[in-house]
Amino acid sequence: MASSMLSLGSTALLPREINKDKLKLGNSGSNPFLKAKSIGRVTMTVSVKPSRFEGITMAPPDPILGVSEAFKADTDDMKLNLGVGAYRTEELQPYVLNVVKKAENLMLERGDNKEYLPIEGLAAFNKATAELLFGAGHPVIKEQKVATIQGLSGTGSLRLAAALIERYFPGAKVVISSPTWGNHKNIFNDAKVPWSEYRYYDPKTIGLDFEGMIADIKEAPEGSFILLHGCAHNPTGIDPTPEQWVKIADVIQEKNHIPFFDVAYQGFASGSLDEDAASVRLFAERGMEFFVAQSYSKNLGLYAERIGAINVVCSSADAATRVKSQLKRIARPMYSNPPVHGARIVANVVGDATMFSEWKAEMEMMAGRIKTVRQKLYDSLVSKDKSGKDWSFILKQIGMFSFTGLNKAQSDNMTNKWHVYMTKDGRISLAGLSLAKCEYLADAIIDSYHNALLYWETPIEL
Ligand code: PLA
Repeated sequence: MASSMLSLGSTALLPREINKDKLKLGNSGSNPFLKAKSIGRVTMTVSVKPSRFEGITMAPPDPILGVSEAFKADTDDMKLNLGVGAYRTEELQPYVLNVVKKAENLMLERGDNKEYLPIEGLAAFNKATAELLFGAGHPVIKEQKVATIQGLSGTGSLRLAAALIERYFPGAKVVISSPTWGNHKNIFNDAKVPWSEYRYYDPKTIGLDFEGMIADIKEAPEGSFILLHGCAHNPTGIDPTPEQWVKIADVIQEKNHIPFFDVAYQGFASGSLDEDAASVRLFAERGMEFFVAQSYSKNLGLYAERIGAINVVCSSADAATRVKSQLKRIARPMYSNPPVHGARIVANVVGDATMFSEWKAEMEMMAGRIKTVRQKLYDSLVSKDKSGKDWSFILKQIGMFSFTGLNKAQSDNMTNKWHVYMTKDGRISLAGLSLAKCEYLADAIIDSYHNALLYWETPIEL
């Protein structure tokens, strides 16, 4: 039933302007919810039926993407958006990689069509993405043990894997780091996959609680999925050392767990695609079965193109074929098939030696700029803060984020007093910081750290 209707007599002409005050209540027939207003031959019928959506309450803003909305509404000149992890230039402008523009021009020149992709995505992309992850010529690829399908960036790829877990491993738990990227819990909740947490962050050292992590992974029921950030842990920026990764692999193997990597920052953390894939490759070398979700949002700056993949490494080619068929079966009723644009960009860039090296150079440039502002922020904090606080944790962190250790009250102070927008768990995105703003940010952090009310003991989780 339409919620409002305007009915006109067939011969009626619309008056130039309907003066609402002069509308008279007419006969609405037997429907008690409708009130008809009539002026001559023009009758307006207005529904006053309560909405069927009355029971739907207002959802809270997203703890990460909602920060950008609040930032936009702020009119202060000094405002700074360090919320979402999106790369900005030194002028704090979004950046489209030159190599992406090149690949797009090539697509236009070729006159690529817009036909549907197969459910599993673009074949050239799937090949390229698995090779970037494991290294071309890796035995898992040669022996066709990897089921790869294109996903809707990192998030959509995680969601596909979550659906596969829910369907084929009923009751199995996903064990995630505490803290983790805010959306992980939403993804598993929506997929109806139970999850629990392992210790990861030690607020005292603002470092890794490695013993806690190992103990909790050991403790998890055998055959659990252990969610690991391949590199540049979000939000902490704290990664295990290569030696610690070996121990993590040991305990996961011992307990027959299934590793589940989220690789959202390959090449963006260290500047090297291979270095950032070392953790994943260590597990592949051991012949383990595991999941890897990939994203090209950050390393190729393709945020809105929604391009990524889910890879399932299996112990046989036959298992990989079956797993892939089921991933496709999950994808088909969700979104049918993935978008082609970003997939073509990745395939073109990786498939062309010149463009591939140009990409690596631009990735290094982006990772390098983030490292430079990280250093400058640290230098500014050390020179301005006379309290003797040790800020060196900032330099130990890797990737686009710094986990400042600021609690909710202090983070609120950053935003309310200093117009610095950040997530309430104390995370700042250094990719949204310029050298020119480091001193201002250091002032904001020092003021918030020393002067804001300490009503939270530890940083909150999103
Ligand atoms: N996994 C991790 C660990 C991430 O940090 C992000 C993005 C994703 C997956 C998903 O990214 P994608 O779907 O765009 O590929 N995290 C961002 C953005 C950068 C976000 O929250 O969506 C962040 O600010 O944390």
